[in-house]
Amino acid sequence: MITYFNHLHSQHQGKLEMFRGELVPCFEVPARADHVLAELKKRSFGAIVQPEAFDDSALLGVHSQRYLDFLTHAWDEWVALDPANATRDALPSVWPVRSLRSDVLPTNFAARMGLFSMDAGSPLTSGTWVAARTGADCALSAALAVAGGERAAFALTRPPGHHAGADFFGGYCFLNNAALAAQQLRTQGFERVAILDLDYHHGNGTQAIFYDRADVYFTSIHGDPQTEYPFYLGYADELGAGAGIGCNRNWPLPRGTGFGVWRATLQHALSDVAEFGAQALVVSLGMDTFVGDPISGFALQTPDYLQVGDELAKAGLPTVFVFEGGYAVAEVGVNAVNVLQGFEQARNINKKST
Ligand code: OKP
Ligand code: ZN
Repeated sequence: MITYFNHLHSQHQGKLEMFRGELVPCFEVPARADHVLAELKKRSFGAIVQPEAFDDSALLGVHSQRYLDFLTHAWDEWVALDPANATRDALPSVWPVRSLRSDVLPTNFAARMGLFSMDAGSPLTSGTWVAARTGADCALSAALAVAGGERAAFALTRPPGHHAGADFFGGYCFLNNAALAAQQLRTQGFERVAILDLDYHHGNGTQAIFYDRADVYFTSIHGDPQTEYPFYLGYADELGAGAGIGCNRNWPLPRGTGFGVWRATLQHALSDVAEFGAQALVVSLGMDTFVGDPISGFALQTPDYLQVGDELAKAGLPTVFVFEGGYAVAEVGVNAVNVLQGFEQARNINKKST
């Protein structure tokens, strides 16, 4: 399987995130992607290449112009407020919740940080834009490769993407890589595309982007939002809107869920993907379902991920894998590559038997 690696990912290196009333070191660190890269190389998993550079217009199928304009200049604006800001990251602290206006774009920088974000856990740094932008290129390149006939491709990038909406960042995410991949598959001629989000956290951004569309099916298995981030989306009664009714399906599971129940849920989700008639699949590959994850609550173990790959291969669809979360840094490489290896092995067995 070909991997598009974001060689600029470490440009995004947040220092601190707000957690329970104090600033704590970021969980979403560059070493995460480096461990996955090292494991791919160790197993000689296939070509590892830099992404093609796509024009900003490729982002507009998913994100709003005013959000992209904001992200492009945010760091410079932050430093312009005070040169000393160059030594610290930007975090939002005020948001336009119900009854406040989000149609007006304030000139005040802090006000726009809040307008374009959903939490105070996602620091914006000097290199956030270049890292996120190159990550988008990875997702778009992987989708293009699959559209060009590759059975599967892997976008290995950080920061992650699935919490980012059309016009907001949050949950460590800035550009929605999985949504960009899905939209690119649509543009390249796949009529019906499914997104399967396996990250521990509900992919609220991805769901919202496609919620009223009938051409992109979104389904997600995640920690119950009653207790788990992002709290305000990801419930089982969210089935889509308008033309998209029936094209959204959530599978919230309680903390402590182990591989037996998780795998049975995956099989349900994949049978719905088949019923939808998907012609291509995007997998939001979050590895924070791992038992050792420091901020998550499922109990999957390292060998289980080979089985996950096997299940995904059985769907028989051209597949784009997009790296999302996974914060057990020492194990994230082995776990992620286990999924990809399980996928490849199942595929080779199928080839032999036909
Ligand atoms: C991003 B992705 C931990 C609080 C949780 C947000 C979690 C974002 C997860 N201190 N903060 O879905 O893996
Ligand atoms: Zn997550």
